[in-house]
Amino acid sequence: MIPTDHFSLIITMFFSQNFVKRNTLSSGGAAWKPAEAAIPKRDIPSLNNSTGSVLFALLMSGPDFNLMPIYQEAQLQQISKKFQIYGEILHAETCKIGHINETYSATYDQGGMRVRYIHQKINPSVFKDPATLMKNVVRVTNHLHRKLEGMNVRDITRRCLTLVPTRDGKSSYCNGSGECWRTFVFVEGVQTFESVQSPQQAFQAGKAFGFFQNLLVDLPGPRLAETIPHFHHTRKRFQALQKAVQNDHFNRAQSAKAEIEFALKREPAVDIILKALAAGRIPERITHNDTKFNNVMLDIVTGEAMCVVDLDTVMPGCVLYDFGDMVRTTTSPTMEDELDLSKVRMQMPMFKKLAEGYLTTASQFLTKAEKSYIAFAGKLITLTIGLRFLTDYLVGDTYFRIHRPGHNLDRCRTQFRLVESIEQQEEDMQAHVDKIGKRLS
Ligand code: GN1
Ligand code: MG
Repeated sequence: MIPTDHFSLIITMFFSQNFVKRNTLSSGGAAWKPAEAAIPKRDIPSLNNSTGSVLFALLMSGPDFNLMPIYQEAQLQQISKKFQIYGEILHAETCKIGHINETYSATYDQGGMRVRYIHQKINPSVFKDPATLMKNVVRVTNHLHRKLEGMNVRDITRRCLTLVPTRDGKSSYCNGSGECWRTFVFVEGVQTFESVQSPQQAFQAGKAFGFFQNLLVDLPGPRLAETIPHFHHTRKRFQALQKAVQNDHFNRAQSAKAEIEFALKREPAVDIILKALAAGRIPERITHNDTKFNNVMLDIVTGEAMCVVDLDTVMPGCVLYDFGDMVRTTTSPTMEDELDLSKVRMQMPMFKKLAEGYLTTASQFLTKAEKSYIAFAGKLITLTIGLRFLTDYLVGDTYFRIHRPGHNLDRCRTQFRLVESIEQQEEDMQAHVDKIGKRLS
């Protein structure tokens, strides 16, 4: 086995020459780049030249790491042939967005024009039933398209993800060994950010997710499938942590003593929304369930939120969890894994704009009860995601892809610091939501 450091170095050198400049996730910077940045000015080499044999997508290796499988460009070229794309693939690159699936953007020559598509491999250990997941995605994207058409929106393929079918008309391509791939039209002229840059961006994120939920209120047909059962079940997440602490298979509990204590002390919070849901005080709705700020694409020129992405967890859920994850990812100036905890905080100006944006599009369908838990939801989801990072750290980093040892513990610490910051401001946050609610009603 190649030593991790050595191997990363080779990969870093390769990436720095070929890919990284176009995909770097610098602190808070844009993660999704416009077309001009992705298409080199020089002639594009064929995939069969020497570059083609170089490892194509590898984020980290070594015994302690949750591996991202190695793909060669030639393999991706084979995958791309399965889809209804009328052109030749010129080159492709890794999109370092998300901790779960593998995502590549690929540039094609289509009728003399450079056109990009997204190829994505669904993570089979997280999404156990890709066929059912894809049925959800097809229903959701078709519905969104229809609704936008009904509103006479023109640039629909920039405002909603568009699946490219396989050559035999399916929504994804699965090979015999359990790998499933799907392809989307690449949305051009947009960018995503790992951390929020301004209150206006927070407003746009809130508005986009509220609009998304609003459009799905009347999705016809049977209840959507639960692609990950009990995804935001805070009690079950809490129990998973307790079990991980008890087992401590990797002898890591000692190194996370303070975090474990922090989490266990907050047990009373975990049942509050679950109980309200069970009692019917809060309704089930179709929700996104992964409303991270980097899942909203913003127009490069206007800053307007264009497209909500990452639809794998769109399923029956609770709007409060969606709002909570927006609070988690749009109110702190830092990235999710910030090491300098003194920088991590819930910034009220961001929250105000986030809530305002969200309520502009969601206020019509939200009930009074839902609105009353909005600030609490921010705390609860931040705590829950922190619990999940901590649990994954304790069980050996099997779920979230990590890029350095202790990464999941770092992520957990950031979440817990944010929880503290929310706790200090929760009342003011809710008071502000109530004020906007009154204004809009
Ligand atoms: C995962 O892969 P990504 O980054 O979109 C996770 C979310 C977490 C998030 C934390 C299916 O989302 O639930 O909130 O990481 N997605 C899944 O960054 O577990
Ligand atoms: Mg996701």
